[in-house]
Amino acid sequence: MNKNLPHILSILIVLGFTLTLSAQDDLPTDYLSKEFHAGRRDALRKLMPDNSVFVVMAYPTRTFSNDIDYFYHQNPDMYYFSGYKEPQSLLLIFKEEQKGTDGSVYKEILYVQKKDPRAEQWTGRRLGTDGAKEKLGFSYAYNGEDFKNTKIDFSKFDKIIFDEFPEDVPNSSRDNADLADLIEQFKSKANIPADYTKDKRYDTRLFRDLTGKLREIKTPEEMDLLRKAVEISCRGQNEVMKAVHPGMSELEVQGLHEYVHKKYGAEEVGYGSIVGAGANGCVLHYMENTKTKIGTEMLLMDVGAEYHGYTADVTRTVPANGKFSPEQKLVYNLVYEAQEAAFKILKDGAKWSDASKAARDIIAEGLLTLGIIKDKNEVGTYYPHGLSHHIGLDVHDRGFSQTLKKDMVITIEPGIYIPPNSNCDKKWWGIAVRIEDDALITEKGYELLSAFAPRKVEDIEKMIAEKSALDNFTVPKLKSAEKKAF
Ligand SMILES: [Mn+2]
Repeated sequence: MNKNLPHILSILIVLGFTLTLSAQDDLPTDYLSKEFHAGRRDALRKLMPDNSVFVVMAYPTRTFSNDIDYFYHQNPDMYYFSGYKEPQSLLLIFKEEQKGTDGSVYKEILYVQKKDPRAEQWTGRRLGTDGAKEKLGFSYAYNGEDFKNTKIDFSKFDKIIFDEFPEDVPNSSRDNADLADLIEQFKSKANIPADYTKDKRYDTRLFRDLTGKLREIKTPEEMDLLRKAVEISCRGQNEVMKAVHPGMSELEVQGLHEYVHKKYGAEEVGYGSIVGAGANGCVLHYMENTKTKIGTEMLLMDVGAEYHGYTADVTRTVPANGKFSPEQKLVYNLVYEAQEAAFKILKDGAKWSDASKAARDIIAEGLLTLGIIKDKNEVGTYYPHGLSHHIGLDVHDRGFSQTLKKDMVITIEPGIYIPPNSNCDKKWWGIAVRIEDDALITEKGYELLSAFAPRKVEDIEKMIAEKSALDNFTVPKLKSAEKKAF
């Protein structure tokens, strides 16, 4: 990074140069369409109560280091209802058509980041108001700074529906229309009291309810992307299985997964990749991935590709040396049976908790039989998490229905984790197994979207025995790592 560049840039601008970033070529062609996002706004409007307004705020930016931000991830609700991926933005959706003082008629308004060639040279292209109209299909799009002067009269609405305000929103003194300003202006225009949760007119619960109702049921357009995210994640698991050996590090395995994701065009991971060898697998959200040699223990890999916003959530647990030990196999098959039992419950109309119970019962019974627990009530010691959650734009996606419905996509992820020094025979110590698959609920049952990656012991061993293009991939030893004598 060159800190002198802004100065050079200002000189260029003063000299009359104009910097314009041309449109990009060779972009993916399968993004969600503007018709999809407009359709979601219409679906929301149908659920909104009469005379209400629905307000969506972008996520704040976050500092990674000094003047460098973390890669920006849009608030999934903003993306779902608009397709807009940039920060410092605000979306208003009205139940009924509104009439502006200038005679305009509108039912939604998007406030976006202003076009700014100088900022775009540093932090990337901006869509601007023209882009929001042309690419996202908004009839009314304004720069964030215009929100301050809007004539919208919030006092006339019976309900103002918005999500809880994000915390620690950065407020830049150089930007008078960043998210912090938009939120402040919204609070003041809508007269939102400090204790708004006590006033039913200001409804954050309804925001969650309505977005949950919509987002828990996937549309065909969303399924195209989600299917792709899940298949890509499985392909990543498979390539890792072919390449893995006990001398590899956790970081190297993580890199392989993520390389395969990116090779297929998945921009991100939907959550920090979890790659834990042996007892590290017992840490449920282990993300350090710092063990330098996997060794002959089991390797738990919970890694999900995010493709155009939609994230998979797939876990495979494999022996790095290619063969399950007898103890590893017993624990693994118990988790496998629990998963199978849960799958059998899945279908439109089934009770979600029945699937959880079926899996938990199998694990409790099995741990008792293996002598790892003395009483079924101790099952939570080794299976401390739930079975299942929605996936979609969030890895733990929105949705509150206790009944499974057609076109929901959920994970089924039982696990058994036996940390060292557990109160059982030490031959079990350090074994951690989770198998996690992604299932689309159908009318009569389910479709296993993650069937591309093997789950059975013998199929995994077969996959690990396969050759990998990476078997011959080496990099030179680092000069800087040579030991120096002082
Ligand atoms: Mn999960």
